[in-house]
Amino acid sequence: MAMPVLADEPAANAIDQDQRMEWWRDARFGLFIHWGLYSIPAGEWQGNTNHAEWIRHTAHIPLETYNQYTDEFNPTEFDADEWVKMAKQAGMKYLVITSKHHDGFCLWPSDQTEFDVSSTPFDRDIMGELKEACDKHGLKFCMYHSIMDWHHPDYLPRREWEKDRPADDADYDRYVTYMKAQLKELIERYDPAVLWFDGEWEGTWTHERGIDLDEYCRSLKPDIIVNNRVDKGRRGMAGLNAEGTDWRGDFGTPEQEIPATGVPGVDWESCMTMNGHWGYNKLDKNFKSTTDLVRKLIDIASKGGNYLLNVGPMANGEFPEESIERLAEMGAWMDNNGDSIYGTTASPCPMPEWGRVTRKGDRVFLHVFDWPADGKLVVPFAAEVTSCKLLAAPQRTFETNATPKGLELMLTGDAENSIASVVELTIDGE
Ligand code: FUL
Repeated sequence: MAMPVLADEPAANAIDQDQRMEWWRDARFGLFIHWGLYSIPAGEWQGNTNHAEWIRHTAHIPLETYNQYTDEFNPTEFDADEWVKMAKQAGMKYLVITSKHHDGFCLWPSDQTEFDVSSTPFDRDIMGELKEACDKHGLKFCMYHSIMDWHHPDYLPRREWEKDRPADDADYDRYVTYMKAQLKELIERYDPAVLWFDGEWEGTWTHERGIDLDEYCRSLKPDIIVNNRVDKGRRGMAGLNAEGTDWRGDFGTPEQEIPATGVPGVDWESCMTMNGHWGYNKLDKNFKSTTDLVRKLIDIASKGGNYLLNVGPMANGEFPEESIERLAEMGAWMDNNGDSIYGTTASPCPMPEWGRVTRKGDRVFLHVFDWPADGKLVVPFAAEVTSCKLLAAPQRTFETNATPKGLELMLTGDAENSIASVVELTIDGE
C-alpha cells in the first residue's frame, strides 16, 4: 500500500489563525526592548539631547562615525536571566527585542554581515541568551525586526542628508535577499514566537513584497505570528480583516495610543514607552507613574487588546532604575489581580466612569479606579449575579441589586488598592 503522499498534508501556512493566536490572546501583557548601539550615546549628540534609537538619522551621523560604536559596545552587566525575571515578575508573558533596528546593527552573530554583536568587544549571542532565559522562565521569545536598514549598501532610499553614500550601485532586491537570509537565521536559531516587523513605510517596500515576506516567514515556521507592519501601509487598523483584501499580518499595532473603543473582531497590541523614548535616553526622566501604567494595561484589556510596554536598556546592559521600579510595582498589582487580565475578553458593557470591565467566561471583573465614597457602584449591564467579591481579598463580599440603571453594588469598606481594586462577579448564564 502506498503511504499517504505529502501533498495530502495541509499546506504549511494553513495553520488556523485562531490556533496560532491562542497564547498571544491569553497573554495580554509583554515587554518590548529597544537596545542597540544607540544606547551608547544615550540620546545625546553635540549638545542636543532629544535623540534615541533614531539618533543616526536625527543627528545626521555619518555612517563611518556611527560604525565606531561597535568598538565601544560592551554591556558587561547584561544578564539575560535578570531581564527575563524582571519581565516575568511584572506579569509579562512575552518579550519582544530588537534583533535589528533601523540602524541595521544586529544583536546576534549574523553570518550575513559584520555589523553585528560579534564585531564588538562583547561578542556574545544576545539573542541566544535571551531565548534560553525565556524558555527557562516560560516566556515567549519574540523579535522586532526592521525592514528599514540605514547601514546596508543595497537598502534604498538613502537618507536625504547622506551625501557621502552614493546609491548608484544599490540593488533593493539584493537587500531583500539579505534580509530574508537574516530572517532564516533568526527563525532557525532562535525560533521566535512573533516577528514584529517595522520600517515598512518607506523605500521600495510594497504590498507584494509584504505578502512575499509574510509567506516566507510562515514557510519557515508555520505557527509564527507576524504583525501587520510586514505589509505596506498597514499601520492603521482599518481593513485588517476587511473582506476582499489580502492584507497581511495577524495583529494591528497602534503605537503610543489606545484605540478609544478597541477594534472589534481584530487582534491588536498597543506598544507604548514608559517615558518619552524607545531607546535609552539618559536625560528623559519623564516616566509614567505605576498607576498610569497599570491602568493602561487594564484599559487595553477592557478593549480586547494586548499591552507591549517598552524598556530601553542602558549601554552597560542594565535597565534604567525607574523602569526596574515600575516593573516591580506593576508585578505587585498583577500578583493579586492578574486573573482579571490574562485570558480575558473585552468589556461586556459600555465603559463606566469609575473604571473598566473585563470578562472571562462567567466571571466579570470590575476594575474600580475611583472607589465610591458612598459605596454605590452602578455597572451598566443586567445579569444575574451568583457571587460578588474582591479578587484580591475574597472574604470581602458585597451585595448586589438589579436596578433599571443596571446592576448596583454596595461596596463596603475602603478601596483594596489605590491603583485599581478588582471586584469579581460571577454571573449566571448569558
Ligand atoms: C516605530 C519606530 O520607528 C520606532 O523607532 C519604534 O521602534 C517604534 C516601536 O516603531 O515605527
